[in-house]
Amino acid sequence: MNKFFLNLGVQPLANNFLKKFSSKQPTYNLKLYFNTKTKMVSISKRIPSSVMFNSKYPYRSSMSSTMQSSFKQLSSEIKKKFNPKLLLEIGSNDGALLTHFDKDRAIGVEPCKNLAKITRAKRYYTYDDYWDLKLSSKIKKKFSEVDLIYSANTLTHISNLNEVFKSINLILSDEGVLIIEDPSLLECIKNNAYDQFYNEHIYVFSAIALKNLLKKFNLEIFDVKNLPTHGGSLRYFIKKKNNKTRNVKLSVKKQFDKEIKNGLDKFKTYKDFATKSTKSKKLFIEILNKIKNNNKRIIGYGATAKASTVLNYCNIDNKIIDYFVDTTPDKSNRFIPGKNIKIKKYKKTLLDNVDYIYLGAWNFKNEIFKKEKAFIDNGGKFITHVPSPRIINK
Ligand code: JHZ
Repeated sequence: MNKFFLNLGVQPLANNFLKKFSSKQPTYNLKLYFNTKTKMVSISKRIPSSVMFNSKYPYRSSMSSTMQSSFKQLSSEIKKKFNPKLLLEIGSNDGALLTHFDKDRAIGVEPCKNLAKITRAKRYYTYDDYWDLKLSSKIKKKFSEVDLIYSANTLTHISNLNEVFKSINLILSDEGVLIIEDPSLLECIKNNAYDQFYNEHIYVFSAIALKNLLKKFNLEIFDVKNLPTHGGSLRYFIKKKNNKTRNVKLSVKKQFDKEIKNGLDKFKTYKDFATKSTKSKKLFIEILNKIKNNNKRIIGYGATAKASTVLNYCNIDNKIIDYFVDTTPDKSNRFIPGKNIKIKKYKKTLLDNVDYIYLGAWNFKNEIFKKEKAFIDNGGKFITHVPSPRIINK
């Protein structure tokens, strides 16, 4: 049974960066639910994939050096541990991972045509289509089986998880490995990162909920790794249950135990998270107002989908935040979804005469602090809302 625990209010689509601000853009009510039987946490409203992921999708995986090195490290690990004959990536974005593999041993699936085009230009075979049974059988016809499937920050974006895993089972060889990587629900709860919820994040997985889901498809997690990326992610290594060539590692039990100890299987945990999120909103608004009342200047850094949740939930506009800076080409000279705050193409001088920076990309804090050492050395400060709203400079 799905039980409601948090209402994050009326929200725009988190990656809908308009050229001209309009208060009449599409919105939905962002409400969070916990399923007491499956232990899955999800949002209620499902926006069609074609509305969210199309030829105008702005997010690029390769925009941060943190993610680039994470993909590089992972590719060496995959080659060393699994040495796949053929790797398939579901949600290959701009090819940030694929490019570490030989062109005849890696294929991509990326429904956002603008991104698939970038990967194709690098000469990687890329299907610009949604991951479903039709596409899986089409790929199977051409390439037969694949022995490694990788998917980061994608499967949680697809409403019909039954079809997702059926389609994976269809094409994954009996001894093949599926690796998926998504924000960890435990880290999200610990960090009070309510901004991990928005229209694209239909689900935020815990290992417990994923295990329950995989059981239906005769799949099981045989290893799991905690990663620092995206504010704390989990990388799950999954195999077919009948595949006895791999043992289930202790890391899996350890993760389940940790999640149970932190109450991820209990509704009360989510009610507490909701209470903390409401408090976080109040404090965040207070901090920003206090700064503004002292006539200081605030800008934003990293126009993330997460920031869109925060700014709309807390109702922050350009009276508080002058503008955002971001390196993504398709976000510059556009507006924060739902808010009349302009995004400018990042350049260092945009940080001149700024007193405070709201860290929209808090998950890249280390990378950004390194890059903006001069701003900090000159007395500049950052504002974050994780794990609780505060002003920081280290
Ligand atoms: P970042 C997106 O979420 C959407 P977002 C999606 N739903 C998802 O799951 C995750 O990605 C994976 C900018 N930046 O990665 C680049 C700078 O400007 O936290 C990005 O716009 N300068 C698919 O949007 C943003 O910040 C920098 O130095 O929450 C980061 O977005 C750095 C490091 C980043 O994902």
